[in-house]
Amino acid sequence: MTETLDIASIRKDFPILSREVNGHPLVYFDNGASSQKPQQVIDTISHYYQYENSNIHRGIHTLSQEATTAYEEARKTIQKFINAKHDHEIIFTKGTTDAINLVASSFGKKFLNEGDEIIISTMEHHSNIVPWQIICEEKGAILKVVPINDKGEFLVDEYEKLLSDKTKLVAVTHVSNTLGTINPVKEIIAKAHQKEALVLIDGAQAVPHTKVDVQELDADFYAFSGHKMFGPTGVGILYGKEGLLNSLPPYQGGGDMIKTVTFEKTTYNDLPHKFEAGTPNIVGGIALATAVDYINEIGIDKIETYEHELLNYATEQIKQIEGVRIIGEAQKKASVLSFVVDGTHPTDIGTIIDKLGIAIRTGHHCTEPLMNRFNIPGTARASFAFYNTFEEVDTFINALKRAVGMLL
Ligand code: C6P
Repeated sequence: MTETLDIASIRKDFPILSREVNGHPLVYFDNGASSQKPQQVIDTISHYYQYENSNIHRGIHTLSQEATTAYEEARKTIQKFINAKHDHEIIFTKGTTDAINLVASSFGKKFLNEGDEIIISTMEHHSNIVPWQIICEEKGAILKVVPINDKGEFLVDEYEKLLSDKTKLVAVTHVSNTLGTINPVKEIIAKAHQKEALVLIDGAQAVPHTKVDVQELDADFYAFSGHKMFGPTGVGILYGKEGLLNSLPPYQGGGDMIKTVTFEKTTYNDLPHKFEAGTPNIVGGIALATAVDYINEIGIDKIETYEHELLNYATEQIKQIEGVRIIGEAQKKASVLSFVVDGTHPTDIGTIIDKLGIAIRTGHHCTEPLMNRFNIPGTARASFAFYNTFEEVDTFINALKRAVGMLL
């Protein structure tokens, strides 16, 4: 075990980690749902409201200009973080869900015709299923689904069979929120491009845990959420290649996304503003950049290595408990450990260990079709972040043993 990070000092940056829950020190293993925020992010939010608050892109007064500069600087920070070519390829959204809906609606309206095909995979979050179902229904297009194997791995061979000249877009998750599977997205993208299909990657569970380089991946669109990467809720990112974003119609109409408006004709603003109608989550964007700075300071490579060790340790430990069955045993996994205990319900496990201060998620994790694939109603899911410790894993395993003992 190589402790690559000074976890004790990192944990001091996250005030919530020192609280107690139900009389026990909090063990927060629900990072897949939402991560905790370092003091630096909390301070950015409070500083903004205390000293800079005003609307952006609208005022000539000093506060508005300062807020505009901070927001646009944040965009650049995020651009560098995922290595986008241009800052105007970074569209601020409400989150991953909003970003995917933007592409489904805007791309679908202009480019999707009857009989065209969209490909997704069995392990998609509802956010990367339902928007495509909506637009396919509207346009008479067909949704195809790539199967997975029993370990929870994307079947590239089956994917190749589904790709055809009718494929217009492939939408696949980078990392599965339920299984932890890391998908071979670079290969998936290259194969789609051979058929001249576009690719959207749902990066909600990837960006907080692994280095993402959108140019290296050659992704056409890449979506992620601020709140899962130590930033605020209500803000997220859609990355899109400049030429593609320029070719898409606006998603929503309103202030900021226009150049000129008359009752006869409206012309639209340039990127990125064309896709950012109305007053955005200004402080959210600025604080998301603080979260990115925080990740950069620690180092995403170190984060990945450490979390991998944590996941391996937790996996070995949980396998010692009789009756526990891991759901998702892909060769390449990020820090998600989903499991069921036959003869018990995940909710009961989650409820019992919550009494011991441990936060995990239970249920279908917004991946109902995936649950159907495994023929289970749901799982219990521990999802780790770099501020979690090996001692916390021990606490969780002991609590789990107790819960299983009570339930079986
Ligand atoms: N998954 C989980 O507990 P939003 O809600 O827009 O920030 O993210 C949606 C989303 C999209 N794709 C993936 C792969 C996700 O994991 C999520 C959010 C959370 O797993 C909440 S359901």
